[in-house]
Amino acid sequence: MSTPKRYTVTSALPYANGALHLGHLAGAYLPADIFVRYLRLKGKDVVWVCGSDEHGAAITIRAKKEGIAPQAIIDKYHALNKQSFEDLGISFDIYHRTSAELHHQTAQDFFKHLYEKGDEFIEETNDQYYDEEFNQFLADRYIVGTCPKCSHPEAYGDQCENCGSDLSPTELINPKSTLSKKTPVLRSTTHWYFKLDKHTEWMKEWIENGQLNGEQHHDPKAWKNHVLGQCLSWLNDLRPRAITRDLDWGIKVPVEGAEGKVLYVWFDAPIGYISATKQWAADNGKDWKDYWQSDDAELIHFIGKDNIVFHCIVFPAMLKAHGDYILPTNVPANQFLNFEGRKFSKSKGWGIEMHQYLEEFKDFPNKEDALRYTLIRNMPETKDADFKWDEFTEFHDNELVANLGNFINRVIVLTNKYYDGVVPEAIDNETAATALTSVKTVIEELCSELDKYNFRNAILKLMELSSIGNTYLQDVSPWKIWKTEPDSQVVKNCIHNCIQIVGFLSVVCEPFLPFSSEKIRSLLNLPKVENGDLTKVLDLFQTQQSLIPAGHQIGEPALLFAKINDRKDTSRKELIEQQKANLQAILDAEVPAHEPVKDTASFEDFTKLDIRTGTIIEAEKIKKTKKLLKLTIDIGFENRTIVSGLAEHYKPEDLVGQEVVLLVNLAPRKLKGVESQGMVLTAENTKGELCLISPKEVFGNGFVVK
Ligand code: B3M
Ligand code: ZN
Repeated sequence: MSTPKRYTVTSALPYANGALHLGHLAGAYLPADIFVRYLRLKGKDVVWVCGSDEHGAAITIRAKKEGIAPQAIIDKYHALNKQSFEDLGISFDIYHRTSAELHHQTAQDFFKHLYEKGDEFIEETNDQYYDEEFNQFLADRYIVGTCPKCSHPEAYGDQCENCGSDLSPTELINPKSTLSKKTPVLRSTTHWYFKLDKHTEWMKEWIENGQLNGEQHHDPKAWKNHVLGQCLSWLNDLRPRAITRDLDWGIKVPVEGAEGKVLYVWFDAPIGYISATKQWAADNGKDWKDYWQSDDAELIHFIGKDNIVFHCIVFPAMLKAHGDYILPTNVPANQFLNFEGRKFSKSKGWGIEMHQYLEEFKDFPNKEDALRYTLIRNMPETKDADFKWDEFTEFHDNELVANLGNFINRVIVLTNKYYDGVVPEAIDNETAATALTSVKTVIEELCSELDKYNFRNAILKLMELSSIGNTYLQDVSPWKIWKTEPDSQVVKNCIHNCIQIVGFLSVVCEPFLPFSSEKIRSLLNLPKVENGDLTKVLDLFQTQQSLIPAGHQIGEPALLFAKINDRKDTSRKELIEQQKANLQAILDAEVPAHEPVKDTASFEDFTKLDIRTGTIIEAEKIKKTKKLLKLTIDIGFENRTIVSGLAEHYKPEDLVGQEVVLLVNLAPRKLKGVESQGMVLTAENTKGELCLISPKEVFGNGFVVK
């Protein structure tokens, strides 16, 4: 484990079968962008590759749905996603495609190399589902049926999306072809299987202890817990995996007698990282092998949690089996981002796609960084996170505008006002020592968070920097002194130092907020940051020199961000309100989930239930519980104590006086030490919130519901 000379960074290759949404961006692309920009700022030799994954059933199924050729699908979505990434400042060194000839060649060579080794594959003939109407074998996603584990009726041939089980098509109950909708038949076919089980032993050593070939390869403690957890549960049961499919879309299996067969998409896709690097190297006069086949290079995969097993187990096993390649030193996979409390869903219109955001927010000042900031602040690093428009507004107005933007603006305005924009000289600069020492510490802490892939913490450090600036400016309050003493050295020192902090901010914010960095640089009348600039900043602290020398002429003031909750210009607030209204419209139009009707109840059964009206007269939270409220309900002839699971949906004080309907002859039950003497009637709305059922008319208490 020595300091690497080079970094090879990859982000999951998105299927070119649809537009990517904010959840994708926050998962595998934005974190990698921050990390890679950071490495470049430190002057490191790094290549960051990505591109479209253009094979597999994801593409052919989409093509069928849209009634066009797979090629048209991949051309459309490759271009769309590539453009959106670019527009959001995602700075891949190359965004390649797996349909490229170079990739087909690279993947076939890789397959042949393993094939010729003789002991990596098993060739096996067995029965697989075949659609007689469409005359083709049905690859995983072309078969749906009932999950044998959880009874979900629409499980796929390779996986149940309800319970997450890994399945094989023949395990499905009542399988149907998605092509003809008919029951498929079994026919025999030959496939190649990669002997994953053969790699169990070294892989355990590698994942559990970070040891490879008897040497320390990486620090296993640097891997995220949820990543290690998934790997460990897989390691106990590695089995041969089919790496070919009967399909006509994909990379031909380069073996005689394999006509009509292609490589399984998950075999060729990760090799796409290698072919992308080859293309980039060819375009830039580099040797791709330096980035994949040299121990001086460090390989890091950025992905979402659904891709962990392929990047931590299957692909490393392929690389190791090949023999010439390095293995990843870390796979900092993210968890999922939800959107306003739910999963992103294209069919339901729930969520926002990258291109859609860019279009709808086209007039929103600094829209790219406004979005990047929210996604980083709330990145799903170790657990699922939720994107909320209210939070977007809050982060934007309270942090970007009120902290970062405000500090920079004040400094630029004051420098222009007091010194015509010429940075004053600092003499006997004692204040610098204190302010700049904490700046230095915070920058170092920020770097150390980035080294650990803790992007949320890192961006808080960035905000801490501008807070230091704001506090310093406020403490000195140069505007008070300048009024009577325009030539004051105290003011000059303060402005000189603040300009330095703005300069540091322009460099350090670049990985997170590249558009703002460029704007700050232009306010300072400086060129864009360059590779190695962060190292220069850190060196300056050693030599105690100024980053921006006295005498430097800065630019004119201009706002970096424009407040959403602005009293004069309400357009941005309206835009956000519109987003929220669109979501509400979806919720309003939803029919509640259809629960099966229960067994028939007789009239006698019904009359056993004594349901009455009542009024809540007291409500309090039950300590040490999240959901439970203790209600006192007046039912006319007496008061009842009832424990109800409403705490997450109602504030106790709002419930007092509320009319309710309740079952009064339910057998009493003790819940958390409180005896509950009945049950209030509730229903769950489409948002999953529990709502009280209350009589429409004011009834008074104790009326019987029949
Ligand atoms: N295309 C799956 C996905 O988009 C797949 C990733 C390939 S990375 C080599 O989630
Ligand atoms: Zn299931």
